[in-house]
Amino acid sequence: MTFTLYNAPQSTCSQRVRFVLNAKQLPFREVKLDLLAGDQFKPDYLALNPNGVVPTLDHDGAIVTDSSVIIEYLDEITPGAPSFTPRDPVERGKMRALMRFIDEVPAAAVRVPTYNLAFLPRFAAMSEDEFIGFAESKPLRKEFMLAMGRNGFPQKDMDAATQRLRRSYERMNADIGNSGGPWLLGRDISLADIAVMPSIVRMADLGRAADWHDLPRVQRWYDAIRAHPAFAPTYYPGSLLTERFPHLRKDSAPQAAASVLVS
Ligand SMILES: N[C@@H](CCC(=O)N[C@@H](CS)C(=O)NCC(=O)O)C(=O)O
Repeated sequence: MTFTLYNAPQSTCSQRVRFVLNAKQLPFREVKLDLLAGDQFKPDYLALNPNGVVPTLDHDGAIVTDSSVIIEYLDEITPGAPSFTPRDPVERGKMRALMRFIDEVPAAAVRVPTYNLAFLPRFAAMSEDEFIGFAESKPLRKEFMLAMGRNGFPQKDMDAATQRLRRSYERMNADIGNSGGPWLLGRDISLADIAVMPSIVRMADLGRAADWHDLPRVQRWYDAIRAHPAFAPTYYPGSLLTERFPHLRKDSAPQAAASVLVS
């Protein structure tokens, strides 16, 4: 089996897929797109992924898009250990429902602070026409970009995103408690944990890890996922926003847990 992953180092959606490929020790060729330069809108790439977003997986010539779909696909074609999908159909249903929640709430909310804090200086430097042209070229996120504008989302949108993220941390804390932890569905890490991981890492990277400090189960979950052997190769140097955008740098960047770095 040969895998080519079209992705971007700092893209949260890409990080989900890299984690599964690394955890399953599936060798893959990585094609890195520069999303701020617009590589995702080049005709050759749009032919693979008409949404003009990363990631896209090429598996022996078969093209699979959308990170949630890709990680389920990878788990289906390599069902041997480690498997990230519960055998029990009821548990599997819970996992899929959680993944839908994650895509709709934290994964969507995290884009607002990401764009406002990291990408805005790049857009603010464009002329209005240039910006509109860039926004219009986005098949999936045109309205999102136009709503943001060159001045960024207003504070009320930032607050709403923060609240949606807070509800996600609380939901995680409750789910870990109900399942017995340490993972969202209990003893075994599942695709739901992998799906939410990049949003949590992103917020920590933006200096907001204190937002879940009063939720001890989430804190332990965050420590556990950083200690997973697939974490360090997934977050290779250059994968954090603070590494690409030094103006964001604070002291709280989420390196892999020390045990991983040492091993
Ligand atoms: N639902 C899609 C969303 C993909 C997505 O939004 N990708 C972002 C990076 S995480 C992207 O490519 N953004 C580039 C752009 O919006 O132009 C998935 O999970 O694969």
